[in-house]
Amino acid sequence: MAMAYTSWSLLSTRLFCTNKAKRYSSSLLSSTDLFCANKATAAAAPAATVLYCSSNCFCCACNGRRRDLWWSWSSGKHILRCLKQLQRNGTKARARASSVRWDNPSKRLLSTAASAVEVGGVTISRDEVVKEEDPTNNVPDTIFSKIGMQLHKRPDHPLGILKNVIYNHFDERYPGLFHKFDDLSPIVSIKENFDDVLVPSDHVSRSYNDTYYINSETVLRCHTSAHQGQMLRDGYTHFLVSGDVYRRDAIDATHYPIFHQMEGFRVFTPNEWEKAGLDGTTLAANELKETLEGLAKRLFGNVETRWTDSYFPFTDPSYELEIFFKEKWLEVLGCGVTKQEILTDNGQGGKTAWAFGLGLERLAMVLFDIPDIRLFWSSDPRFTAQFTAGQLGIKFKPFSKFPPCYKDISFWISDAFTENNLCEVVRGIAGDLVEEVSLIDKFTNKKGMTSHCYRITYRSMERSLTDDEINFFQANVREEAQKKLNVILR
Ligand code: FA5
Ligand code: MG
Repeated sequence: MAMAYTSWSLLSTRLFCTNKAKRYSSSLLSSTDLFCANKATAAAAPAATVLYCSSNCFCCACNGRRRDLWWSWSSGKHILRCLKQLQRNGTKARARASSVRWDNPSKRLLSTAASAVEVGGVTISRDEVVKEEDPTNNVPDTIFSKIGMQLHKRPDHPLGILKNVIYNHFDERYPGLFHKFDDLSPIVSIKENFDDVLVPSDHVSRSYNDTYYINSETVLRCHTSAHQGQMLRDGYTHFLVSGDVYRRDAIDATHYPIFHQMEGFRVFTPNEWEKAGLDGTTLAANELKETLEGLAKRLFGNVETRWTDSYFPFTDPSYELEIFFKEKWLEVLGCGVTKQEILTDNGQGGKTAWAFGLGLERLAMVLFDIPDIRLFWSSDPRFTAQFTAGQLGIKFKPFSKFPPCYKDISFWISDAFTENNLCEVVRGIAGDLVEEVSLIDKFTNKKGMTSHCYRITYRSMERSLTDDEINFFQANVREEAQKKLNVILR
């Protein structure tokens, strides 16, 4: 029988059994939650920080010496005993108490959180990416668990289908010209992610509030533009780079902290612009719009699109393309004529170039009629089985719409409060079961204290949530918000 493994980090203050609705605290462990659910609630558990379960789990704390445990109240007690034993033995909580196993993955296809993932033949371990004790690190387990999933490399996943159609477009338009890369590591230096593409030192995207830092020098790339410099230095002048990118961001149906981009880059030589009777910048700008309009036509046929002027530190002029989707204009890509300095700094002086970065999810949502960005991560066969390699025209049929549940939280903020931090707290607790976090009320009292009220929408794509689960999430959100965000609950 197929086995699925998930890693579990034993850094827990709480042991929570929803089946008994009981909660145990233990101060011997630090940080994240250990969520001991019964089978019915296993899928609700936030990825990575938790324990997934079904029958036949084995205990990670004692390294599986006691197999065949049912995840039930007794196994919860068993875990606590093991943890105490671990501590007595001096094996501090950091001892990553590895794997939980479940034997019937076909019943519940959960996203697995491995203790190591592989990208482009390179193994990345959890310890290299998640460092709870390091103040220069802000990568949570929920993020680590998705590195290496490489949805864009699955030929029958909407993102993979779309990527291949775009590849075909370039192959037909420019036979043999564009080099394609889709497994470059998402771990890059701040030089690659920011400096190489001229992001100013005080730009907001560099902040810990916006970007996932592994340490002060290394980040999870926040755009595929992070590879421009190295590609140019390696001598590539026509390339497409696809990959997962990471951003601390708001939560709603079109934003997700990990999404996929494709970068396109084309260099022009003086020969080319002389032949065209144009200056280098005009040739690059014209050719860019032609290429992307051709691509948009191929992908969307008659869907309404519009160009808007934009700003990027690495291009001038810069544009964004928007598509009319579900009664709103949706931004799908950014592009422009590459700044001269980037070419000069990276061995391509005296030339011009265009570049674009498109959001694969945003395009795929329109093309396949996918209403919520979280669905891309679903391994529910009711989602995955609807798509076929090479077929772009298929419209997603929602399998059912489960009811949302709204919960409000109000608090007095501190100066350091940011919405992204709140979103991360909520996601760390409810995972993909949180659909939206939105500010619904805000005021400042006479003493100058500012209050925010956020509405959190919980909804599963796959099933109805129980009141117990929602209450559990919300109680934890309140507690963690207070603890981690320094806010005063109202
Ligand atoms: C960039 O990331 C630039 N690097 C793009 C670029 C490349 C411009 C080369 C010029 C030259 P931006 O932050 O706007 O730009 O993101 C590009 C696209 O990614 C957006 O148009 C959108 O389609 C998608 N995107 C951005 N944030 C998210 C998100 N949180 N979730 C899903 N898709 C997103
Ligand atoms: Mg943008």
